[in-house]
Amino acid sequence: MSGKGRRERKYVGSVASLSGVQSDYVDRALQPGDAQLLSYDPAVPIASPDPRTVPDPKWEFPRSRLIIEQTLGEGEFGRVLRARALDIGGISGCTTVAVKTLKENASASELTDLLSEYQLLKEVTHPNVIRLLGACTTPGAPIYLIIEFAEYGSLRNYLRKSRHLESDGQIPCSFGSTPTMRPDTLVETECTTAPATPRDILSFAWQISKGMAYLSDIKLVHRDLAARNVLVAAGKICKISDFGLTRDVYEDDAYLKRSKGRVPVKWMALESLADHMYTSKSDVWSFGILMWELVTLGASPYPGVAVHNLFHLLKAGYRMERPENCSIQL
Ligand code: ACK
Repeated sequence: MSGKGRRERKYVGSVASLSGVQSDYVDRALQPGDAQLLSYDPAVPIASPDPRTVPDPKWEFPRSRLIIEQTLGEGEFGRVLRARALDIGGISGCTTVAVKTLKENASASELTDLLSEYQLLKEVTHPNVIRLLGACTTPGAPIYLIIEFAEYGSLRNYLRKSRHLESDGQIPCSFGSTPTMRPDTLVETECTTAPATPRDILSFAWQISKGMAYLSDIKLVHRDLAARNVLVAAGKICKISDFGLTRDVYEDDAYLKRSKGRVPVKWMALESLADHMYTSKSDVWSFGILMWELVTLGASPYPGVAVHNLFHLLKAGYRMERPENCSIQL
């Protein structure tokens, strides 16, 4: 599928939980000792050299060999561009790549997250984890992380498109009975995604679990696992992405978040919500929510539940029901 196709597609939903318009992230209240965020303008070079932005010769890629083509989308924390890179990642000639950068008016914490993502991506190598190809970090211009291009875009959008194909009668994507969420409220301007079959859905779950097992083996806690942060590459290969919140937990297997930030409440485990405690086990909780997203073809979790009520509901034992189209076995 062309990047153009993906950029132009549009979802119009009348069901709030399916609209995808509301943010999945909620501001965590300021804690005592939290630093006030500084405003960061990516066009303005950072005054004192930040040791994290000293170019790493192993990964630094000349800006002159990168041609930015278009914006693929804007996530919660940044902007993703499609580009062509000349002679990158051991491939001679032009390669289509994705470039992660900051939005204008990005905060200092967003810069920190991007640089931390850069450091972590240098360390990871797995077929189900997005691959870093290079970076442009020379001062005086925006920081670019160059990563492999995933032709089907985010898993969440891919699933939502499949829902649309299903409603067209092109594919029976339910696990044994009638789907719970009908996709009739979704309208697209373009539809070029190959549909996801039930076998694909299981394969996605399996691939994501392999990528996450790898991350846990190398002591990384992702902290933001969700369908929006998994990419689908050629051959329907899932790639875990968006490592901005990921942390190394080599010392004690847990990461205690102290600073202010936006958090994906509906994907978070009880201990993360209550005590800001993140471990591979809290990633497993997020994986469970992601499984629910897979089976519902990209619905928003806990439909109808306000985020500020979620903690108390979960603490009282409330859990999402099995989606109707999900077999007991699954
Ligand atoms: O579903 P999408 O088209 O796929 O919309 C989002 C958008 O950028 C904002 O995150 C797309 N995107 C992010 N990373 C990549 C990548 N490596 N390859 C292709 N598309 C990407 C994502």
